[in-house]
Amino acid sequence: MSDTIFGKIVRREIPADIVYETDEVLAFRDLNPQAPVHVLFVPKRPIATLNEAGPADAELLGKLLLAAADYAKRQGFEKDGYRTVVNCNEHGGQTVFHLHVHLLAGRRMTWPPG
Ligand code: DGP
Repeated sequence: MSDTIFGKIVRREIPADIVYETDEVLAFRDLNPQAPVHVLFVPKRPIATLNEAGPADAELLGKLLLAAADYAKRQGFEKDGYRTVVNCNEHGGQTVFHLHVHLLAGRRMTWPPG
């Protein structure tokens, strides 16, 4: 896959407000937040979209979600709750083609989404 802005953030080539990191996952605040807390969890090993993920990525995908939940709980959102979202391609609203989990918290979310 071609490189993206998130690859550059993972390699520390461009700045980001990094809030969480493990061996395989990096999380940083979204530049265009849609909630009081809006953090993106990205695998350091890039996968373009959920379509490209396969069985070999199952553990990594699980780690992304667990990282988002861990961070949300540490930030005190366990009881009130929060939302995790993975957008895929045009109709999903994906604009950066390095798979990522959005964590949105700090306000009541609506359903269905727009
Ligand atoms: P998506 O639409 O699901 O591909 O989400 C991409 C998100 O990435 C979008 O909410 C805005 C955010 N974003 C785009 N460019 C940058 C950037 O350079 N830095 C940060 N922190 N976030 C970015």
